Parts: sequence; structure tokens; C-alpha cells
Amino acid sequence: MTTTTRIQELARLIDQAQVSGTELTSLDGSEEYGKIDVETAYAVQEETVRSRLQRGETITGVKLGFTSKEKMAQMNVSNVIVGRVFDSMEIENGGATDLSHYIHPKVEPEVAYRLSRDVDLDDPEIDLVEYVDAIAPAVEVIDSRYRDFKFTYADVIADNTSAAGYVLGQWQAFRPAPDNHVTITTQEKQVEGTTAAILDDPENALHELLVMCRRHRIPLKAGYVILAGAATSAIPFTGGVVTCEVAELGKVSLEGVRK
Ligand code: OOG
Ligand code: MG
Repeated sequence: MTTTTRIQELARLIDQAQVSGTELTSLDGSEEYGKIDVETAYAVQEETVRSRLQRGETITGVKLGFTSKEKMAQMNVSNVIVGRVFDSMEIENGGATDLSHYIHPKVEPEVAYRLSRDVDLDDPEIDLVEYVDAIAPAVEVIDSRYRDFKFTYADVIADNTSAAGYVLGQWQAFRPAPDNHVTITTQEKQVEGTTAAILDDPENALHELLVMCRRHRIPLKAGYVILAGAATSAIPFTGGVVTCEVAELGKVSLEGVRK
């Protein structure tokens, strides 16, 4: 199998799993595809992005994963990852999402930033914080395409970092949010955390994001949403209302329904 064919094959499998809502087993290290390196994993992600764009979806932003120690421990990985989010993933604040479209969704409390201008990835002088004009509380819905969320680091990158949905609270003028209390409530439980769990300060996620986007040539454009990563471990989203409150930033909610 040529390198291009292998990337396309892997992307097709993951894309189909996402579209049809059916799970896969880990691809990295499988008999068929062998070991997948990080560079190949990002190339596979890029290929799945191309398919979504071809279907008429629009990129609305980027997301970081594994920015919190708790998430890293939960998933047994040790470095951050970057994925893309699309218009099709956005859920209106207070709105509903149809859970039958997901495999095994989970929710995560997050902080979102908004990029005010395009970023030149080759400009070594950039401080991404200066490119951000707004901040909002957010909830991310993740839905790994791998059975039981069992994946390797390369697997989850290829799977666009389990991205599946997101809700944004009210945008407000950018200001630091290093240690804000976070509460996320699902119909089964309530979990508390702090934004400091996101790399000690979610602004650090912006610095990490720039490093990763430069390395993997992931464009950063004006208007993009940046999901900085979960402030707690992910919680199963079985239905009902999920509310997340980030102190000083406000509330955001969504409802899981079955149509
Ligand atoms: C990968 C996505 C991780 C986060 O905020 O850490 C993520 C996963 O856990 O399936 O979005
Ligand atoms: Mg997340």
C-alpha cells in the first residue's frame, strides 16, 4: 500500500464511522495498517477534514485535547492534540442535540476563545493571546469513533480528537481566566473543577495550540473558535439537560434528546 493510499483508507474508515455513527476498533498497530506515526495521524485527520468540506461543511474553529492532567490520566496519554470543529457540530446555547447521531457521547466543560485575525504560522514573533478578542464558557461533546474510547495517541488524532459537538455561552471581551471555578451538571451527576486544570491557565492552551498548528500546518483564521480543552474528565452524556457554569464567564447549556 502506498503512503497516500494508506492515509486515504484510514481516513475513509474513520469518516464512515463518524457519518454512520458506528464504532471502529483501534487502527494504530492493527494487523492491516501497522503502526501509525503522529505525522501520518494528522495527515489522516486532514483527509477527513477534506471529505467534510466536500460535503459542504465549514470549519468554524480548532480544539485542543488533553490539556488537563485529569484528561491525560483518563485517556492514558501525555501530550496535547489538535482537531477541527465544523458548523455542523455547533449546538445553540440552550438548544437540543439528537443523541441518536452519536455513538457514546460525553460532555466536557471548557473555555472558548475567539480569534480576531488570521495567523501567519511562519511569523516567529506571534503571541496568540494578542490575536484573541473574546472568551466564553463552553461545553464540548466528544464521541470517539473507537469502541469504548479505547485508542492510541495516533488513533485519536486521526479521529479528529473525538470532536462531535460544541455549545458556546455568551462571548465577552477577552480577559484572563486562570483560576475560575467550573461546575458541570448532567442528569446523573455534578462535577466540579477549575480552569486552572487547563495547563494551569487556559491561556497556556493558546501557546500550545500555536506550536502544534505550526508543526502540523493547521491554519488559524479570523473568527475561529478555539476550544481550550476540558477542565475535568469527560462525563457520559446519556440525555437530559447539561449545564456548565464557569465563574465570572457565565453559564452554557444543552439538552440531549432522542428523535
Ligand atoms: C479526546 C478528546 C479530548 C479534551 O478536551 O481533552 C478533549 C478524547 O478524550 O476522546 O477534547
Ligand atoms: Mg475537549
